[in-house]
Amino acid sequence: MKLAASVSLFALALGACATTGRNLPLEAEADRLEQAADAATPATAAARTPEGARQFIAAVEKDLFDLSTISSRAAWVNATHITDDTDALAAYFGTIGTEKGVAYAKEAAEFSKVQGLDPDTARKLNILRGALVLAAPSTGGAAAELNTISTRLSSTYGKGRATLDGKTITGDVAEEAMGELRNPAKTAEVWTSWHTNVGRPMRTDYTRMVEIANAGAKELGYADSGAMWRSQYDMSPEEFSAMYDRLWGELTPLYNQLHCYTRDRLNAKYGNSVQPKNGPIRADLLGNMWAQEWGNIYDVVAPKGAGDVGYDITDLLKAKKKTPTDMVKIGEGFYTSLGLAPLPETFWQRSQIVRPEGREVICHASAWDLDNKDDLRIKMCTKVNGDDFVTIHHELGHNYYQRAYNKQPYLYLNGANDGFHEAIGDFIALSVTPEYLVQIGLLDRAKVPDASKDTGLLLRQAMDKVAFLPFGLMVDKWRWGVFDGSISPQQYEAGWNQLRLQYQGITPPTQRSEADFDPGAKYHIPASTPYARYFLARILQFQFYKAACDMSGWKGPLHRCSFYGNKQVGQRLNAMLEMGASKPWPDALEAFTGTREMSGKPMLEYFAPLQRWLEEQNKGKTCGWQA
Ligand code: X8Z
Ligand code: ZN
Repeated sequence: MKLAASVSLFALALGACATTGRNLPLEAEADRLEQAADAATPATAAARTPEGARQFIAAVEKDLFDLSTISSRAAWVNATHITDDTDALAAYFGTIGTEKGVAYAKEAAEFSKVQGLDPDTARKLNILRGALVLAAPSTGGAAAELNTISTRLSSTYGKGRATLDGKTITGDVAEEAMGELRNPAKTAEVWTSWHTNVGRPMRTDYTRMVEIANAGAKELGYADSGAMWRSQYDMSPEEFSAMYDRLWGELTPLYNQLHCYTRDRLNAKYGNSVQPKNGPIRADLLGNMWAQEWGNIYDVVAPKGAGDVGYDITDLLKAKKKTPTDMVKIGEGFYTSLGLAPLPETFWQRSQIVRPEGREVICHASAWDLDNKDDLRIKMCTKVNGDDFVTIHHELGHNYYQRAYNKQPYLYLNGANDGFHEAIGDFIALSVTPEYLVQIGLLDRAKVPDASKDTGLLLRQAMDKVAFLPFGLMVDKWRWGVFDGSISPQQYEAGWNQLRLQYQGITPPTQRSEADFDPGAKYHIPASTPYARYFLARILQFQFYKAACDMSGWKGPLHRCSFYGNKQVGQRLNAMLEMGASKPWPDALEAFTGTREMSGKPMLEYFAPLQRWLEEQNKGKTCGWQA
């Protein structure tokens, strides 16, 4: 099964980071679907014994495998060509998925109580019980209502528009503009129009969606939907929360130094009236619509001398006239250099690499495996720039993972945990060093920055990697709060801004109120894609990277290591990927890195020289902000 942000389907089915389009089927059609789902559910037939549980799992795996391939096709067509018809098609299968998912999860909960289960069956029952991203209660029509609402949320996002100089622009263009604009009036316009236009209309739907999904999660025996999401990490939801906070605690001092330095540089560039010396940073000045990665404003923060790293990936790609497809070929080339097989011909025929003309699509990047085997695809609206160069490696990481585990049984067709799935491609992209760029002919050897530029290289990387951490953390802190009721619907906006302030130390450029719904302006909220995975991935990718560099005998500074072309790394990587979700994630982590713990240490080691440098720069400044 493939990952999904699908509302109706499972965390296991459909494209990684993909959404299914859903539109409410007519009422009669929905009734018919519910009956069909009931009839197809092999559930209650099996006896409540260990053998009965095995039979149940076998029947479910077959049923869901068959459903997932056709559902994925409907979802793909919908995501790459949004119309009422494709919404209805995707909804048709989405509804069946919800119905089956709830029925199977309930059965799984019952079978979990059977004594003497074999470990695989017990593991699969737990996966099945928590596999829905959003559950629906058994109340008549609830699944259909959930699907209607989530369709509307996703479509609203997909069709979202912003303005620049008063002219309407699509979301992908708005994202690009946020990276390039250096005029605070203009960034405020793009930021505010996007957040207001996209988020506001979602508030009522989102509130209702939370109610339904929570009722569904409770029926499955979880405290709420957030607890259900946190149940898929081979530990209790409470233990997961504790690990999450522990990891953030390890990296907070590094983030605080970066925040302090960046605020100072922004203040120097824009002055007190735009960016005060103290307090939070204005969110639209950081080169990204969500202030989640700041690498695009490296030019603003680069120190004189050491900061001039001598090249910029966007410029290199443009200078060599690379097309989006060329960029994907370069990405594939990294994976094949490790000894992994090339992507299938169908990948090139069927992927959406650039935004198609004349139709609505979901531009947010995703990776798909349509047949649970090798019908791999990416869906992007690629721009020729450094951000999308990294995103391509990210998406291909999903595809290579999907293909590596394709021999696993259905319920194990997934990452060791969802953070692993998100980490693979990013880990590969950490190898995009100056030396690697020379090897693939993008950079002239004469332009390779020497060791005196290491601070610049690390700062450029930190602006993306370190800056992301508190954002990666807070998105699901907000959602967990929404699900457990500690953030009420009347506080959705305030709760979001409060967490943005507390963790990221940022503030919106314009006045927000409870008429707004800024969380909705971030893809993963309307698409209901859990987000803790990205926080975990940000940390895991450095663990993988350090392990790969150790394997290849690298002795220099960590950030200069590229394992391009290293077949041994490829083999070890593939061994971990092939495991899919068949074993608890610490087993998979151990297979590649030799450790069973998620840890911020490798990331801290990578950035240690930069952290010392930042502390030096920040001496005498008042760092931090009041939350
Ligand atoms: O959503 C994504 C990928 C698809 S899984 C493009 N990412 C997160 C985001 O864009 O918010 C990758 C980094 C974080
Ligand atoms: Zn991803």
